[in-house]
Amino acid sequence: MKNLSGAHATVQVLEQFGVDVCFGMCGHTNLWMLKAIEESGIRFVGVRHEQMATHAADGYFRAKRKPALVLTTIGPGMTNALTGLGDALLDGAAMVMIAGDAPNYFSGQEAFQELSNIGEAEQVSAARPLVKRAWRVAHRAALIPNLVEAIRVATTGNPGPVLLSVPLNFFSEMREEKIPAARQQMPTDTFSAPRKSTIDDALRLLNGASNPVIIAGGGAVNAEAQAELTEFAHALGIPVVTTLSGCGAISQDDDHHAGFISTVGSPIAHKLVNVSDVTLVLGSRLGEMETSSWDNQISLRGGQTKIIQVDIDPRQVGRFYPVQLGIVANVRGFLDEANALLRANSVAPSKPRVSRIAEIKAQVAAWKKEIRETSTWEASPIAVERLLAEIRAVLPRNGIFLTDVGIRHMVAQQFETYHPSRLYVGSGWGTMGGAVAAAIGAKLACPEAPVIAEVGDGAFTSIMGAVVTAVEHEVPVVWVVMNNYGYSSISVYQAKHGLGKIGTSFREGGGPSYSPDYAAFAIACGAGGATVRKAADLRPALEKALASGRPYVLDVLTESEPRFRASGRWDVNDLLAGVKSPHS
Ligand SMILES: Cc1ncc(C[n+]2csc(CCOP(=O)(O)OP(=O)(O)O)c2C)c(N)n1
Ligand SMILES: [Mg+2]
Repeated sequence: MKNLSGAHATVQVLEQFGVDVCFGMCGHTNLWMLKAIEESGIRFVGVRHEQMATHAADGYFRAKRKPALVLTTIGPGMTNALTGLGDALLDGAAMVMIAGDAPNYFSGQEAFQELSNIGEAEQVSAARPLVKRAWRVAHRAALIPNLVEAIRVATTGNPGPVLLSVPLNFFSEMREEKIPAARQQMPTDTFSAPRKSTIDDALRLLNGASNPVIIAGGGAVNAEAQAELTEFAHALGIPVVTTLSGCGAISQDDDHHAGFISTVGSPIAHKLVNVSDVTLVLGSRLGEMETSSWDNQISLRGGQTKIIQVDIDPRQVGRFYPVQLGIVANVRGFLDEANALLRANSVAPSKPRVSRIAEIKAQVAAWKKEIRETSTWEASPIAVERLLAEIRAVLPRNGIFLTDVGIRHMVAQQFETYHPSRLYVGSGWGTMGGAVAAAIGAKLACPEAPVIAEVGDGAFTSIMGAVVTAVEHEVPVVWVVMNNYGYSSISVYQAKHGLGKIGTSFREGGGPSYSPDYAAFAIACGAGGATVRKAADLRPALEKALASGRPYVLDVLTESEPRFRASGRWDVNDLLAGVKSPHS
């Protein structure tokens, strides 16, 4: 038992659970937390807008699979941070956010920055839809028990963000505190493997199939099951396609990898999924983006293909498609058990399966060749294909690549990823700009890995303050800004459907195209910066930026209409065209 302030007790517990970095911003409510952090082994990374803190924590978790702490003050400090929680929630990234709140003895009395018009200390309600669980800590004695539960909720099951809203007087209040041992308060084993008979049923279905396919989603990534998935797919001779958040679940240079499915996707992946008679779904909610708006002609033939769905979250099983076998389990737990059985029986793929994989491999190789040809384009403004190819060429295998909305589907289609922890794509929530700050988290998580974030000019300008933070905290991230003078991912829909012109391009006084000088901005911040106009200058510029060991911004004049080779579809296109959706 030690006499500790709430802040010191909180920080000691977080350290016990392995938290070693905090992204956040000061305010009158969290000064005791800052003091406790300063006295701890936790590194504090101050940001200039709280949105960056949650994105950075998201990037940190995805690169290292360890939760970071996000610290904000009450009211606007907390609400600024909300957007990044959405990405963490929908893409499964654990983080613990602590927001200071009004003193509890003033509860409901509109203390400075308290939200109390519909209830006392209601800021927590603003965050509820964006977290796995939120706590309005009601008593100093509940602070540590609530915190420990918060960490458990964030890091188990499908990982996600949690919030503790803590009255500021609890941070300073001393109390005899017994800091519990972390390992005694966490599950020792979270594999939750299914019963042998269930695995037998799954293997029987897969063995009897003529055109089986595996869909690996974010759940396969979160289960850290790359080795297990690769072994399983090889043992049975089944191709693996991934969703956007499942990218890297199997290495993209493995010959069982057959592309990805989405509203864009890749043609081979869609064909495999569409003709499949048995589909093993590993950790995907099979939502709108993954299934071309649930289109039976392109994606899964619901009701026809037999689906084995494995998910750690019971809510997702059988949610959008009827399942033949619905299994609530950790993806790695399922694969571990299945692989053990396959090994014990020395299972190897049948001849037809081996030749099917060879055929798929040839198709994938032809598709990659097509992409490679476009990646040599010399045109100015520079083609996105070329840009992606140059980044892949300079980034070593352990390098981390990040992107958010905009070209994320092109990245999944055309940028080879060998391991999921080396790729960050905003998937479910899709915040424009998230990757700009997530890059800082990724670099702090893996200081040895070169980090490149390829972001749109719209994305970059929304979170430009990240450069300031990177300079202050010496985080050498390279941002490649695709400067196309506008929100081109949106303007392409606007143009396609004849929906006018306003709001999607950057112009000065409504006239000529406008862009800040991003390189000059970076230099003004103390970072490195350069402008790239010609494709041939890209590689040396990227190499120089990486070698500089400093935060660096490359302003790359990029074509305004990337050529999406879409083999999937999105219902919203019908809607914008005024066609009645089959789902409406
Ligand atoms: C915070 C946020 N606001 C708006 C959007 C809608 N949105 C999706 S893509 C996009 C345009 C992105 O522009 P930019 O970053 O310049 O990339 P580009 O599409 O030009 O390649 C917008 C505004 C979003 N996803 N997130
Ligand atoms: Mg743009």
